[in-house]
Amino acid sequence: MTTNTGTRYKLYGWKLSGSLAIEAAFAEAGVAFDFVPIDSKARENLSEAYHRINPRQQLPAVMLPDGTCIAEGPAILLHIADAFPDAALAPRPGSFARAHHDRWLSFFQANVYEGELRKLFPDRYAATADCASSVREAAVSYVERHYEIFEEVLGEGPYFLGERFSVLDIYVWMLAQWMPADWLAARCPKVKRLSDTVASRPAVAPVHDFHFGGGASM
Ligand SMILES: N[C@@H](CCC(=O)N[C@@H](CS)C(=O)NCC(=O)O)C(=O)O
Repeated sequence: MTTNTGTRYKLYGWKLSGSLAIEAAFAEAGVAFDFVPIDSKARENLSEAYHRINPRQQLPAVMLPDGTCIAEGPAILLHIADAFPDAALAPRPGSFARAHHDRWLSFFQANVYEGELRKLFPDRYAATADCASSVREAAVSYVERHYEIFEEVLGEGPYFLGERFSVLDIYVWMLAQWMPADWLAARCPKVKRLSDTVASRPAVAPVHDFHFGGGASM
């Protein structure tokens, strides 16, 4: 992407990984950043060097301009929203709207993202290999149930906060791409609409196309 000046944000990520939500948030905020590719398929996230960035060895992580690092997608998204208030990517800290917003961000991270990991890596959650397929099967319905809970609380939209866009919408858009589109359309049409609306935003569309448009790999 662009040259590191030493004072810009650095995003550690990879194509189709959780770092894509952070790319979208930076794009929405109009913030230039340096992208550091960490090929998780080649297990670069397990390297000693990356351990120093994020001891949990997952993507995404962000190095702040002061040289310290943070991880966990929602924490990074909320930092971007708070650090660049002109972009209006979250309700004002301390407001009731913000409390609701952050609650659902946590809900998606704790339930949906974690459920996706159980679908993807069921062996990590099973003491013996023969249990892995039942872990995966249970995770599929667990994730679906949590989308249905969110569908119930969504209003007329198109975003969680109505007409007002936020980083929660970015997070839901990212996670929704990992669901079968036909299931989402049939069972959670409001979530599907939210996700499609986010995908078509001018700042998000190039990120969406890069990751989900079937183009070149990194
Ligand atoms: N709790 C983390 C989860 C991040 C996560 O699971 N990232 C995946 C990529 S999408 C990862 O790095 N997986 C590598 C691994 O678990 O070994 C967050 O919300 O940011």
